[in-house]
Amino acid sequence: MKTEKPILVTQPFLPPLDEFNEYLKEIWDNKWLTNDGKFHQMLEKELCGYLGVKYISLFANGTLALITALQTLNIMGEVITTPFSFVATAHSLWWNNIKPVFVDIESGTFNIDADKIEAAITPKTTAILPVNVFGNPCDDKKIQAIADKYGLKVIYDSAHAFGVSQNNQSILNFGDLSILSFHATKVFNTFEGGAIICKDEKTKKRIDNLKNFGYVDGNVIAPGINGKMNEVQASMGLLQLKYIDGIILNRKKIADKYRDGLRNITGLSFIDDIKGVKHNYSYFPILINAAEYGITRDELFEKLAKSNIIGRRYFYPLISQFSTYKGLESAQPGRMPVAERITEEVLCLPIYPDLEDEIVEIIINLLKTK
Ligand code: T4K
Repeated sequence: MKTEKPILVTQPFLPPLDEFNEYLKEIWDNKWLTNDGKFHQMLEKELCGYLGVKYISLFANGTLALITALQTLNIMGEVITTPFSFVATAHSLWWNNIKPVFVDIESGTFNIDADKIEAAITPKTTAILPVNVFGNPCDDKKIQAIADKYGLKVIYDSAHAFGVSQNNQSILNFGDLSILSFHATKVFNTFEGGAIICKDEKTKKRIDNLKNFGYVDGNVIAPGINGKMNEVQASMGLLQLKYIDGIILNRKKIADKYRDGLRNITGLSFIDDIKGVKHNYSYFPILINAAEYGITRDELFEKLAKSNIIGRRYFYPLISQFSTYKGLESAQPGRMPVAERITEEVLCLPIYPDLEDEIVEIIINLLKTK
C-alpha cells in the first residue's frame, strides 16, 4: 500500500483563487499595503465576532505576538512553561531576557500539569506561559488560582486553539492574554500570521503601539517591534473566515474516522474529545507504546514514510532537550517523566480538510498491520 504522492502531516486550506484575486485587485487599486489598512481593520472586527473575544490585535506571525504579549505585561525574571510545545514558546521568553522554567505535562491532554506548577515558583517568578497544545484546553481554573495566589500573570500560547471553546466560552479568554498563530500549517491561515487576544481597550492600545515600533502620537514609549500584519495576509484571513466552519467540520470527520479505525489496537492510544469542549481538530496525535505495539514510534514513522505517509513527531525532542535549553536546571533529564515519555511515543498523523477518505483508510490499515 503506497500512495501516489506523499501525504504530508498537513496542507493549508486555500480558497478559490479568483475570490482571492478580487481582494488583491482592491489592494492594487487602493495602494494601501500595510499599517492598519482596511482589510486589517475588517479582520480584527470579524475575528472578535467569530471567536467570541473582546479585543484582538493582528500580527505578522505568532512568534512576534508571543514576544509582544510578554512585553505588554512587562514580564521579567522567570516564567513557568511547558517543554511540550514548538520551540517558539520558549524562544519568546529568551527574546525578552526571561528564564524559562519547565514543568512536566499531564498524560491526558499533554498540557502543563497544573498540580506541579506551585513547586516551581520562586521569588523571581512573574508569570505562567501554558500552551493549549493541539488545541486541548489547559486546566485554566487551577492555573488561574495559582496565579492569583502568587500574583502572577498568565499568558496562553493558543497557537493551536483557533475556534476552540469550553462550555460555550472561547478558551482564548483564559488568562490575561492569549496568542494565536495563523501560519500555513494552522486550522485558520493567513500564510503567516498571528494575534494577541486581550480584554480591555487600554491593553489593546498598548499592544497596537508595541507592534508598531512603540509609537504613540509621534513619540516612542518603548522599544517596540515591527509586528504588523499586511493587507494581503488580512484579506486571506477574511476569505478563510467564509470557509472556516466547513474546514473544521471536515477535520472532525477525519478525526472521527481515525478514532473508529484505531480504537482497540494494543499499544496505540489517542486523546478522545473532551466533554464540554468544541474542538478544532488541528492535529491528530497518537501515542505508540513500543513494548505493547511491537515496534517503536520511530520504526512506525519510517514504515509510514516508506508508504509515502509523512507524519510528524510533534513535539520531539522536547524544547528542554534542545542545546539552547538543556543546560537549565528545570531541563535536566528525569525531572519531567511524563513529557520525557510522551515525546518518545507521539506521532501526529496527516489531518487537513481535503484529505481523502481512502487515504485515511490506507493509514489506518498501515497502523493495524505491524
Ligand atoms: N506556539 C506554538 C505552540 C506553535 O506551534 C507555533 C508554531 C508558534 C507558537 C509560533 O507561531 P508562528 O510564528 O509559526 O506563527 C511548523 C510551523 O512553521 C509552525 O508555525 C508551527 N507552530 C509548528 C508546529 O509547525 P515545521 O518546521 O514543522 O513546518 P514545516 O515547514 O515542516 O511544515 C509542516 C508540514 O506542513 C509540511 O510537512 C508540509 C506542510 N506545509 C507547510 C507549509 C509551510 C504545506 O503544505 N504548505 C506550507 O506552506 O513548523
